[in-house]
Amino acid sequence: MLDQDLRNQFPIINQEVNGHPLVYLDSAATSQKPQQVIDAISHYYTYDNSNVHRGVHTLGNRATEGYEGAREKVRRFLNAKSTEEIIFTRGTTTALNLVAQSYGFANVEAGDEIVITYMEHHSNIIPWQQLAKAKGATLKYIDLEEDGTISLDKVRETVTNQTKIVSVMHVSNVLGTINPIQEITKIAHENGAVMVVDGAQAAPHLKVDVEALDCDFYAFSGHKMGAPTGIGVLYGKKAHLNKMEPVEFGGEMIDFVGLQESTWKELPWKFEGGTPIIAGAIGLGAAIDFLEKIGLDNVEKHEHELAAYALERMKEIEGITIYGPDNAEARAGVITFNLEEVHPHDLATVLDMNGIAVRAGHHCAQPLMKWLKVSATARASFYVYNTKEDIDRLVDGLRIAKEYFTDVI
Ligand code: 7TS
Repeated sequence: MLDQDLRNQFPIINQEVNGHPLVYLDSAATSQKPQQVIDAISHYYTYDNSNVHRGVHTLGNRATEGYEGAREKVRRFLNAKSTEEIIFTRGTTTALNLVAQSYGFANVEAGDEIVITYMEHHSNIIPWQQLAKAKGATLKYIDLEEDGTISLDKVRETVTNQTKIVSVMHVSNVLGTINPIQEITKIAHENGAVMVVDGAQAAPHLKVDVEALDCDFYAFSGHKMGAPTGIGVLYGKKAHLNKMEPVEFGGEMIDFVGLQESTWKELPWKFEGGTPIIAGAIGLGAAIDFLEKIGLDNVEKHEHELAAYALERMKEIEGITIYGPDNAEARAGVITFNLEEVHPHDLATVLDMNGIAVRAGHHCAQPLMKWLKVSATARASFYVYNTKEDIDRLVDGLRIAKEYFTDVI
């Protein structure tokens, strides 16, 4: 277990909500930020704020060093070969749309297939739906096993030599399942398709190695891993990125502009039109420093321990349904559940009255809700600052909610 000292580095956690000490269990939506990240952003705006890549004055050079230094931190974090392969975006959604609009529009034709799974987040569904519609391609779904895991046999059944793109989430934001990306990538490549990975729920929680995964693209958001909102990353293999056209045009991304024709900067800047997200990238760099100091292995271990404890304790409550695999090793720190007839929004409201923050709804995964045959669920998600005591508080809160609604019903 990670210790209290670490928890104390997140200033927001030490507050009361509705008269109770806050228990924040909504990190899959967005994580809280450590002081180190808040300080890095504050330092940037206090001392270094300037625009980047203009190379004339000292503040401009400092801002450029901060921004490009963050890119190098991301490269190391993902074990990418080169910073040319690291594109800063607004988040996972923007990164996936970039792949669909640039790589997808250039490489997918009528009759081709794009393959995703039933568990995807809307951000990894709609860009492909739009691409499939525009091109007359087919969007196919890999079915899930009963416990919400992906079997490689089903992947082999679905991916064919007509498939051009396979796009799968690394970790589910609903079921918490850790998907076998390396193996799925191999199947995609055997069929001549590229592999896109939605890493929004993986990068914050486990060691990602894009070289070992061998995926073609990997997308994630900073705000789920201690960094501010508005910054994310698209990793892409240089061979693909070199051939791809930008999707945003304007300042910063150009080399030469003529009256009718223009040329683009080299990688990665040709994909970063406009003044970039400088403070965000610096904050992301600080968040990476923070996570690497703890060690991603320790983060993952901590979440497995919390998930195991939560699965065990939550099962004590009669009438609870927990979705996803029973084995905590197969999942990151996400537990999605329903409590008898209580609507998840009502449940989340009673928990909030007791200082406990969970999410309720469809979690931007409506096809998965349909697959689970529910319209909504409640979800508790953990991060480095959570403790077993937080889970005890959740279980107490669920008991209070159950009693409350039993009386009402
Ligand atoms: N992919 C997955 C797997 C996600 O969990 C999310 C956000 C996204 C993509 C989109 O990330 P964004 O930063 O571009 O918005 N997931 C959630 C969630 O589970 N609750 O709120 C946001």
